Amino acid sequence: MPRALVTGVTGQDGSYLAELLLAKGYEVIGMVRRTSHHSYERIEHLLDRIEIVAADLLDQHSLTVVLQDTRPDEVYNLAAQSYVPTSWNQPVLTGEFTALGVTRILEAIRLVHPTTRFYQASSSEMFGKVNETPQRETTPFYPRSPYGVAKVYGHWITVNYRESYGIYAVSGILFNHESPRRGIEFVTRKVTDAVARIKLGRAKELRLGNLDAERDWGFAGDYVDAMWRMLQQPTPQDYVVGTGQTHSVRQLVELAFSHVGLDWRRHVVTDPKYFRPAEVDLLLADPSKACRELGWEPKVGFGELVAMMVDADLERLSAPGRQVPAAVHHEGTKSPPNSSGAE
Ligand code: NDP
Ligand code: GDR
Repeated sequence: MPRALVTGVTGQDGSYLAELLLAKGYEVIGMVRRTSHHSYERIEHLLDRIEIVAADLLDQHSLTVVLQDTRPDEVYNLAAQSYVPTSWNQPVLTGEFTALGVTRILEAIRLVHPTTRFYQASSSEMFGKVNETPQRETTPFYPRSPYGVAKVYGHWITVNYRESYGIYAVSGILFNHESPRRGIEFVTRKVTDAVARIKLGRAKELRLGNLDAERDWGFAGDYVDAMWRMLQQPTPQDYVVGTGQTHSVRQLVELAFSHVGLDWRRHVVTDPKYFRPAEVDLLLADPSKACRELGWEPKVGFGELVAMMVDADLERLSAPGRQVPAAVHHEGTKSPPNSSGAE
């Protein structure tokens, strides 16, 4: 039975990846950091089938011990500070987690278990102020946030350990991918949660930032399959993964509101608070290398994804007796009255 170690197993991608690996017959070990309150909501249904180990991206010793104790065949490094706006508020911490955290895991692999195969969760945010469209593996990086800069470091240190030490290490440059398990502050989930609240009469308006930003949005469940495929190749290589289609935030909003028969113009308010110090205007993937060499293709289209997320939020918020926690605020600001509460 192959064994995989997944960092960030409590996150959106970690939960889908754990499901995929279990279905393929893997023994799955999920790495979590110690907190006073467990954040196992996304993996509750898997807890009897995966092993949980504690370690932190900030702590070299804990990572080395986990590698030594578990000796996995594959390591998926999904853990990171992954929210772009927070990276301006906490740039140093973002660098520690999202950049140096990668080196710490690679060092643990080099020292105690160099035959493992390593996947690094790189990001289309590395393309930032894009040099060409669509973006492919050879497109130069121009990150536009401390998060993007940290991911560029994580990408190159992965390439460097592959070239320096012969470790099977790959970087998956994944474009935005979403799901009903997406964190509430990311724009897709913020929109679908607000649409459901407004439809149910619990909120009146939704405050957003830049409606003109365009993203290549796919379904997280499809993307974890690409991660796995990257680690099954005869030689380690880096791949761009996306749908090859882009949509604006405005189109996202229009689609989500119309799915429940509402006119978005009556509810959406643009609020400068949500504009970023530097924006990534347009992302569009050229996933042809992944399609050709990995046999990968996205299965869920944009319309289907938005409908799936709105329906899931409606169901969640309509469940009888369900306690719905207030959204967590990450930008140090309070929600104005009547807003959906999410950022
Ligand atoms: P999430 O934010 O949902 O999950 C992040 C995970 O990292 C959580 O499990 C979190 O644990 C864990 N984590 C954070 N800090 C630490 C730490 N110091 N030590 C150990 N674990 C830590 O992210 P996603 O699932 O959406 O993304 C997965 C990865 O892919 C991330 O690296 C992200 O940057 C990258 N990525 C994501 C894309 C997307 O569109 N989703 C696109 C491209 C790249 P906890 O539950 O305790 O907070
Ligand atoms: P992104 O995702 O920054 O692309 O990073 P996010 O959903 O946060 O933003 C996408 C675009 O929407 C615009 N936007 C808003 N965004 C948020 N969060 N809230 C708003 O109110 C709002 N209004 C407009 C943003 O300006 C932006 O242009 C995600 C993360 O998962 C990263 O970890 C990952 O690496 C990249 O995707 C690929």
